[in-house]
Amino acid sequence: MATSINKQWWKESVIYQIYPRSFNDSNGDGVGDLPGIIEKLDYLQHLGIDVIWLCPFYSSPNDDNGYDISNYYGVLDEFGTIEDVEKLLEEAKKRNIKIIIDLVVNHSSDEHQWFVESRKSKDNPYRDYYIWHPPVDGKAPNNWVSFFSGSAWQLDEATGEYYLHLFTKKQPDLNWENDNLRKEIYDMMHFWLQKGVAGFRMDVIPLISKKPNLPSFPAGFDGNFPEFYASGPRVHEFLKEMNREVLSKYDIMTVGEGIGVKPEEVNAYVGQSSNELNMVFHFGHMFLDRQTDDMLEWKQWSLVEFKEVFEKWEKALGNEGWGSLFLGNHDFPRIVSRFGDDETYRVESAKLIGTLLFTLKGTPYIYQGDEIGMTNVAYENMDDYNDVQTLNAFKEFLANGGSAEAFLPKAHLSSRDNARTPVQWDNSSQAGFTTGTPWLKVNPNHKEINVAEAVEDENSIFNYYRKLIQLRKRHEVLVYGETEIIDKPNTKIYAYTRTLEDKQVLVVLNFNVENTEFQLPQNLAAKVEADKVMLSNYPVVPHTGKDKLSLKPYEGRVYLLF
Ligand code: TEU
Ligand code: CA
Repeated sequence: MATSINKQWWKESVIYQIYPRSFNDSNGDGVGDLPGIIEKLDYLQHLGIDVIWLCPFYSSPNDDNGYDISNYYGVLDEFGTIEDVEKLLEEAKKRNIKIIIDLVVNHSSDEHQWFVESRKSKDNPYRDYYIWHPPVDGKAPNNWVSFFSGSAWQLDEATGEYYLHLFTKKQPDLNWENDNLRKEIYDMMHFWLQKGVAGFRMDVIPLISKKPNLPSFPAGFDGNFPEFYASGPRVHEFLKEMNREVLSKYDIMTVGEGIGVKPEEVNAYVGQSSNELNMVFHFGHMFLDRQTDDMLEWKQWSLVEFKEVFEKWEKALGNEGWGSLFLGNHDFPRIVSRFGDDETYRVESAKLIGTLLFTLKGTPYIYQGDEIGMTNVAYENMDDYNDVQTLNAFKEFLANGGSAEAFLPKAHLSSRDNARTPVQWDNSSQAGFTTGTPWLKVNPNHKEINVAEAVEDENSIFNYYRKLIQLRKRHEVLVYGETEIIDKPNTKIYAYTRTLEDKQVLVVLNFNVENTEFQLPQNLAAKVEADKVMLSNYPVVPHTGKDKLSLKPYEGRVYLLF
């Protein structure tokens, strides 16, 4: 029986995330820019990606590197001009690459004209564009905390009231209850869509609707504040309205940053009949190694839990929704340092992780530099860090009696700057990123890890990513096939099949630094032969025909079982 699959271009696409500040600097000022991206489009085409997700490039005082927007229609001077955006779209189109842009509308910058007006007086026409509250007993209205340390409320002198900021105090939250505000946002979205962007990645979109009367965290609160803030009562009404007014009028894709979204509610956001978004990023796997109440505090993660997260989300999405696959972005440590081994088995483990990214069900997102296995950085001095989350956490740490020495290991493991070091293009002094002084220091390992070398080396991570992308394009089963985990309790091996009608693929991934044996179930053992290996990160060893596979450290294999 042929199952009817709902095919969409964005389900078949591979997406590449660019953080412009760190991507490529074309004019030597040390800051990546739009012309710098244009220079590298051939490289991205060679990699084989279909869509670029461009992080914010709008006017911004850069308190949170562009996630604090002061003009949604303007381009940050350091990045270029609106003509550069148009040229980028045009040049990308020539190479069959679409571009989606970041929509950051849970908050704006405090330097946005709306906020400049809003804070002036209680009766200003823009007052209600933000969330203001008089003091309660001379203090903040509730006990909410900011994602970036401290209270989520800031007292504003001019009117003696507090405004809400779930992120930094220079990122006041917009008030989506206000009809005019929503209308202005939709107009702005039309502006960019008419320029030819192919959709949006929506920053912290589940947070736009706040809980009525802004209740404090309950007694005995578990500290999971993202979940507490997410999915307020009007969020679906707002997204349906946005879809009706804007999104439905174009052939585009949307992916919401699904912070705080639970699997059981995901299809309210992305189910076909919900008419809201196409995908959300889910974060279950991204917090397995974090303490719930401290984003920078690391804890040991387990492969079994990791598998369970992906299984749970795929099940929850079913045929009604569609998933997104990402293992890292500009907010998290480098994937090879986090889920692999960034020393002895860097190349093998980066390929292993790549195999996971391209063979699970969902649309894969590559974060810049992961295709060459860039690693975390370990600056020796806190002065070298830039990220506001890291710096605020550091301030708080000092205030509580901590020291820089004690904080540095946390930063090394968890700082967002790990992912924000400049892309390593070659082995020259600033990694080919800039001819000047980079805004954030390049990782010293660019001598060995860089694009120039990776492109030339046929065994590089980069060329392995190319093969994975091509494989995914050739075999529909890798896009639309259902996933079934094999031996879920196995703490070392992540193995699964993907099945679509009469086509089946087997993926076996050894997330372990030792040689490891894997017992195949009877039904699969019969079908597995060496010549059915489609791809592996080690030279293929002839299979003995027994029902056990012997895998080397971080070895991953993809078998075609038809
Ligand atoms: O991130 C929201 C978010 O979930 C992060 O704060 C995340 O929890 C944290 O970085 C984990 O360490 C988005 C953007 O991706 C991020 O860059 C912005 O700083 C943030 O929103 C505010 O716009
Ligand atoms: Ca520049």
